[in-house]
Amino acid sequence: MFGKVLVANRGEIAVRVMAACEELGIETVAVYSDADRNGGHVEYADEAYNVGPAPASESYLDQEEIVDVAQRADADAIHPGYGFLAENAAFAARVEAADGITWIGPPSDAMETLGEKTKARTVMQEAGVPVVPGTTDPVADPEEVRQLGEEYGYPIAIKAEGGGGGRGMKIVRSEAEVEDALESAKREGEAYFDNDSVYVEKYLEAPKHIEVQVLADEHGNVRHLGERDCSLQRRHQKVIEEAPSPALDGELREEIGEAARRGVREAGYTNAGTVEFLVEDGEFYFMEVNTRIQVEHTVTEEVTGIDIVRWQLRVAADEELTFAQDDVEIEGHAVEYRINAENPAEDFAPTPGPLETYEPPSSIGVRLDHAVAQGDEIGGDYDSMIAKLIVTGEDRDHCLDRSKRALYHFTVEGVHTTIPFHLLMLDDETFVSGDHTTKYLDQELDDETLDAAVEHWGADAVGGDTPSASTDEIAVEVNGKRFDVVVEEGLPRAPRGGDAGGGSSGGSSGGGSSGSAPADVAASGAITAEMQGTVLSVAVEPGDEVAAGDVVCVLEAMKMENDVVASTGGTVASVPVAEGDSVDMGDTLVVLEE
Ligand code: MV4
Repeated sequence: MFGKVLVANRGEIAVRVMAACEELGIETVAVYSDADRNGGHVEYADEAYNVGPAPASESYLDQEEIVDVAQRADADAIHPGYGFLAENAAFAARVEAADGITWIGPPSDAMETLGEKTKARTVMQEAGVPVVPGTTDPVADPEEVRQLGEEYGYPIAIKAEGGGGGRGMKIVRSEAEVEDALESAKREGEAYFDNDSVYVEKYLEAPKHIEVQVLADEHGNVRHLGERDCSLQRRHQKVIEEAPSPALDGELREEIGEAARRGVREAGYTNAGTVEFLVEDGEFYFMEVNTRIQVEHTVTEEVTGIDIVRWQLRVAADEELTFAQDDVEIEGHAVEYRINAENPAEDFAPTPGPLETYEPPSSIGVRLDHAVAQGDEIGGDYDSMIAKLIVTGEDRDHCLDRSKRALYHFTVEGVHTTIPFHLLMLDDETFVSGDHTTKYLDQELDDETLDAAVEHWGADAVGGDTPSASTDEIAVEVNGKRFDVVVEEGLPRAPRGGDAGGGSSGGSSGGGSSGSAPADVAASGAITAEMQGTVLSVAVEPGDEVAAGDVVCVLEAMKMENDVVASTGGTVASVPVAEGDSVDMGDTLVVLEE
């Protein structure tokens, strides 16, 4: 096993990888940019190196610097996490070529093959994996595309060879759109991936996004760990992922898992990876292979009990997988909620800022992968995900009930988060039924509903029952029972400042009184009842001189005797109530004059 691993990433995934290293007795090296000097991953690592300024292109993507740091630190392997350099075949090749350093990932040539979409389709077809009807060669000519449109029927998709994540994909709904779509797919391919080569597929209107986790060692063993359902996406961004998929039955699960195994075996793939499929009308079609650990790997770990990152390290160190395919069992249900510092009511715009309050949930069925703490500054240099909340339950229903509890007790202040969105989904019929497709959010989610969710659950309302010092909410005990009381603006308030008398306290005067009714003295000099009750006794009569703090009468309310005290001194002008009277809140009990 390795002695020291450099983790070429930041945030929660860097910490996740380091946690696996720690359990294996491996020392860890962090790299960080100027923006991440106080990053959670820097703190977690045994040693850390600054690799450059905040822009990722000058730090986390600086291939030469990262390999150089690995050598200076005497690390014997590099784990790339996800994003940044994780799927960069050239970087993988550079690490493979570096003296004494192992790449913790698939072989760079398998990454290269699978990164090119028509090559990936060819490999899969050779392995007998169903692919979406389409070409396995690039197309260049509009006439050729029109012919394919005829053949498959519209709509069709023109996709960039180097594409992924929806970039460089153009949907063509009629012959007339072919020319423009072809041009723009090529342009995007060139801009994003330095590759203007494109190909054509039949476009499926409302598929489910199902992906299969695979693990392969360097001794010919390939296992699948079941599927994840990532159909709940917004503009190609995953927001909630789960395992197993509510849309697959046992038979389809087995078929798709075995297809994924055949495919990666054919590609000469090792380490962890994900085979993405579209599923529509009970049929599945290969889409692409993600040659990295993914954000949502956690839900698979939860339902299989298999530590995928630990296996990435073991497999890279030449160890053999110790479990057979039949040993992999899916138990229970897990859902991952991406907690992003974004405002759902503002089109999910990132909201950088200080994490003033950060109180994540705990207890049974709750896993949290994160690298932030209360008091941190959430910057705007990298992606907006601050935590992953992973909830498990016996089955999907149980998991969703538990999720509500966990999300409700997740208190974040200082930045907006996606928590209100998640709570909205947990009340959403389509999501709860599991019928949602990749189209669902982009088609059905409307601004008013999101506004209302943020209003209802957002900012300091999240977690709901913890009044902070800054709100006008106070806790009171009445007869030993605790009440959270909202002190509303515009209603009469207890006098503030030096006057200790008045409504709010006025000590108990013995005689069996168990409470003190706050009375309110209005400008007119009226002492009024602060609650509905019965007058037990009246202590004053017109003409009496009273001082601030004197008891003027006793009210029985909420089964307690409450002293009503004067908050200022004066002469009693009138007493409109008598012993035995019922009074409502606000009724005048005693009128004083100066
Ligand atoms: C498709 C498709 C339907 N038909 N290809 C979008 C991202 C990239 N990974 C592939 N994508 C799609 N390719 C064909 N032939 C629908 C999508 C798609 C999608 C896929 C997965 C998850 C969310 C999606 C949202 C919109 C479109």
